[in-house]
Amino acid sequence: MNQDAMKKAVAEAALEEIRGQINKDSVLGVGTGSTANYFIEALGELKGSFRGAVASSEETAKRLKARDIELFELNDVDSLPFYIDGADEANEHLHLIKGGGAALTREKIIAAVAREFICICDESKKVDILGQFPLPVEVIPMARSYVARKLAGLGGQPVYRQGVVTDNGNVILDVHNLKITDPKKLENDINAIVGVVTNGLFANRGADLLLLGTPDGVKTSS
Ligand code: ABF
Repeated sequence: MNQDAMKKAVAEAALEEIRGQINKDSVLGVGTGSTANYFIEALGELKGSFRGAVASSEETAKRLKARDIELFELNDVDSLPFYIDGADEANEHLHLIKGGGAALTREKIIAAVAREFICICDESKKVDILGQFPLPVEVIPMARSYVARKLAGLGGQPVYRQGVVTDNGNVILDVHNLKITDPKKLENDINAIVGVVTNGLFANRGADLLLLGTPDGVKTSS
């Protein structure tokens, strides 16, 4: 089973996971990236069984709109029963690295609101220790050099993601060579750096359920 087939399988598994738990008033949080895109494709099957969606990026908003799924601003909904999204890395505690798609800030906000965050990944994302994937950090543009110096002080090697401006008008530093043995502490330490908007560690609020695509089928952990 190739990587795309595994992504499709976990997206369909996520649909089955929520199918019996949503109703016509449900608004879903929907993530960003190629795995989330498979979920958006599958979501068309449930049209009419839920009210609509809050998108974690302009790209996802476009894809949802193209499938006639009603879009809601997060400020206009009181709750989200589910948030379904991919990740770049996931450890056994369901701590994640996200942000490869530069959507980390809105993703983290929606994850904070959602009752249940279902993470959908192919097996290549499962790691023992987070940090092989460079950790994305969203930064206010004027603070980029200052934040880069502070991140180097934490032992990382920050690289400016050239040519990328986030949906929120900020820039991204990708921090290489971090061995993240205490994800919650590092998430808090990076958040404390003035000029940082969001970092891609989802540890204080990790996933509630991980659906992992493997050649032997979808593995579930929570
Ligand atoms: C998104 O999913 C990002 O946080 C993360 O980078 C991406 C993973 O993309 P893909 O599913 O294409 O591997 O939520």
